[in-house]
Amino acid sequence: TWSAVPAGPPDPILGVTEAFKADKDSRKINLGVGAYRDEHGKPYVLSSVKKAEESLTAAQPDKEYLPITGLPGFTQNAAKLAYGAESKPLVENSIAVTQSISGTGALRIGGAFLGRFYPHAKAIYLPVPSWGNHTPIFRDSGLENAPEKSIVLLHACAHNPTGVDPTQEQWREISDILKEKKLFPFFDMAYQGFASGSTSRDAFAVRHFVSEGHQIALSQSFAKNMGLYGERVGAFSLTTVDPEEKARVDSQLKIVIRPMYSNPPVHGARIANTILSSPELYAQWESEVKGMADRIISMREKLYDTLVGLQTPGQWGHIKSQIGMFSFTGLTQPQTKALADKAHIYMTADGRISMAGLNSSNIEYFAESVSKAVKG
Ligand code: PLP
Ligand code: TYF
Repeated sequence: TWSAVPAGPPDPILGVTEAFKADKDSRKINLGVGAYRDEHGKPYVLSSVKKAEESLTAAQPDKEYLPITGLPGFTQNAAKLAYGAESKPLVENSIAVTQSISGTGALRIGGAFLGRFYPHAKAIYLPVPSWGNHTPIFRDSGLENAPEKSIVLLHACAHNPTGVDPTQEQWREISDILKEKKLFPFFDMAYQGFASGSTSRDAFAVRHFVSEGHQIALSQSFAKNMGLYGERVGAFSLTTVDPEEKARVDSQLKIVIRPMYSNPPVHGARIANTILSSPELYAQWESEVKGMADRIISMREKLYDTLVGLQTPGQWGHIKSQIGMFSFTGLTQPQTKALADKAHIYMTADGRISMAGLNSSNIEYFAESVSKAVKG
């Protein structure tokens, strides 16, 4: 039956982990996938998440299905986190929001909804370069890559893969230009809090566009900022003009979602909602997000200093000026290949490294290996 099915290529990001796992050298480093690691190189479960889980265990909630659009308290709190408590559409109850299977699922719901209902164009502009999964997500949503009047996908903060974000001044200009050209902004916010350590500063672009009167689409992920990767917690929202329009949009979001997966998983949304609705856990969570962001920033400084100290040819200032989970190093494909083959260091072929994979035990070995690879 499947004799005609051709083998597909490995995922360019997740494939890096496979190569890493197969390597038996004790010095090996995985800088491929964007998942936070602590200073010991271990996955990190936030204390605020552990406490939320403890209180959930004590409360012994049932395992009933959620509504199609998810846990209502969670989606309201997710919208508040992104748009800000004072946001006009939030206060006016005109944000249509649904829970999603993390950020990927939010993008996919958004793609499907816009593919069906955005009246002006079946086209979306993606940044170049962008997150590798954006192209297949929107292709599978029936949106094409085509000119004018289109939807424009914007990384809200901590651009993946480059770590280069517009300044606030540049965001203001981008907002003006989109307005002038009547383009529709679709924000992908997968790293709120991870860029600057402040969830509100990282929401600047989203909040500015909304305050300027743009209607927006927004994908949110709680994978990185709450460390809820495998729990698949996210939200998709659309601002609308009033509660009546919101109700119509809500009804169609349900019709988009029901045949895809019926309703989202409950546990992770309960964790996120417990944190977002408790002032103490919220404060602890914000300080933990800042802790992760600060550790990454300190690794950037250490990496820069070590590369410069080793008199590595080239300019390395971008390692410090880039923000978020990644650094776009500028290493070439032959150099990244040499690093894997000779130094057991794994990154994506475009030279992107997940800064979170570096720590005080491996950063010197990493910098020395990069320096050697650059010197040839
Ligand atoms: N968008 C961007 C730009 C990302 O970098 C990621 C994850 O790395 C995602 C969306 C979605 O991730 P998830 O589906 O795990 O929330
Ligand atoms: O490192 C990145 O850019 C992401 C990470 O289900 C990722 O691709 C991995 C798995 C997943 C979603 C995102």
